[in-house]
Amino acid sequence: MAAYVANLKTLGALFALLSVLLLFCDCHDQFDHDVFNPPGKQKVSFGAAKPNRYLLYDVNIGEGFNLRRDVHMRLANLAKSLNKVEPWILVLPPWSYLYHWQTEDLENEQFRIPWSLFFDVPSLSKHVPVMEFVDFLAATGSKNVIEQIYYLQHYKEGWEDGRFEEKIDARECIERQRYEADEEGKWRGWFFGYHEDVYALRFECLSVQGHARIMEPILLRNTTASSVLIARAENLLHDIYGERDYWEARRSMVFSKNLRDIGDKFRAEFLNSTDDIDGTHFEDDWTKMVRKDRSAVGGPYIGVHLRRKDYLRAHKEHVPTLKHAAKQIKQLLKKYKLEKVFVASDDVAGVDKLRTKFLKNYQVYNFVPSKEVLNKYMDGGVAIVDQWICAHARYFIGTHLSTFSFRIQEEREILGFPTKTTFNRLCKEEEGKDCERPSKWTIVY
Ligand code: GFB
Repeated sequence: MAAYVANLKTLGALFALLSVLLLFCDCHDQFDHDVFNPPGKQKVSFGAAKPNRYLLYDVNIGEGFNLRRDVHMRLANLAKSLNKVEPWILVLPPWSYLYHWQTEDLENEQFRIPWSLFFDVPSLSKHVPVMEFVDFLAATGSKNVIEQIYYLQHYKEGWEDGRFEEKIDARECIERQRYEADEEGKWRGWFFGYHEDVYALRFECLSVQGHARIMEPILLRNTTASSVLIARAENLLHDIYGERDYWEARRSMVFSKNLRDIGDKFRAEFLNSTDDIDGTHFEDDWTKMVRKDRSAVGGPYIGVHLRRKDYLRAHKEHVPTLKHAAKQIKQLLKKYKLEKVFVASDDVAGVDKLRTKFLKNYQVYNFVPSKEVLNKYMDGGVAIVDQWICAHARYFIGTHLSTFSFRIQEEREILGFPTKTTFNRLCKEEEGKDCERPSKWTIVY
């Protein structure tokens, strides 16, 4: 009881003090008016909040992982621009049955893979609002409906007079698409491996020649659909390639922490490479990562991306023999006084041949995932670990025209390497002095 009375006394004293303070200040005046419409100021009137709209996209079935990453950047910047007018969320298309991902006997099929397995989704959403496809399905109820599909195609007549002109028109479909109306008029077809459950309400073909932003008036004015899927989105070009928006979209594509950790562990264990020594510290928040001084040194190894398989046919004029690739690698090892080379390749037998035959006086490493890692992260995850390790090398040399190599070069730009250690490519012997160096697409902040 005594304690209770003492507390009451303290409370009373506090109350009295507060009253005195209020007497000497005009605090109450501050809350006398409507804070949204302060006196003397023009009245502000707010409209109803606009509901979210969803932008979905898909890419031609045969395209590989790293071209798809490039298409993401184009669509992310379209979504960014749409968000200046009204709220749009970019829906991340699950990775399903990519042509190059052919490892068999995995615990799971390589389909319906969410972006979060490969990328850090909160980092992506620092550039533009994004959402996984399953979350989109959940957000729109159990209806599993996409309201509108725009299927992009070329113009039947090609470029008039061979001139590139920006244009977009609703046209008859000229190629077989992956969507068909069923007897109820529901459009069925390919929805990232969710075709049994999902359908679309409307479908239209658009012939297009132009940059991603050409879709803006169509999305903002020609349709009121709350969800729009742009199929064959690779037909849209970057609004401005290599400028600030491009790089912001690219920087937001941070690999998932788990995969970065696997790559870092390999670097430390086999390549004497750690961020502290190599000057490649990675910020958790990519917006704070600005490496204009290009002071990254990289680990004591040469990183090589040796693309072979279909490139032996598709780009046979640029892909060297293993023997000639080894000759170039040896020159670099000597020049940089290094003993170790890390080889990322889609041809494991080729790497073994380098190790046992053409580079046997050097230490040749490649990343061989444990069964557990392979089952969990599959071919896409292994490709990312390979890219991550190449990105941290003292010197990188890639394969001409490969988007896999391009993405490594960009990663090195983000990490702050001097350009001469990054924009290099293997030459075919026959190219001789005509072996063109890769374009230097340097980072813009
Ligand atoms: O990423 P990507 O499309 O680049 O390469 P390109 C295709 C796939 O090959 C990757 C595997 O997703 C990987 O699964 N791959 C290639 C590799 N190099 C490596 C490597 O060093 N390590 C690992 N682990 N995997 C384009 C394709 O490929 O080439 C087009 O996108 C077409 O569809 C064209 O086939 C000819 O730009 O090299």
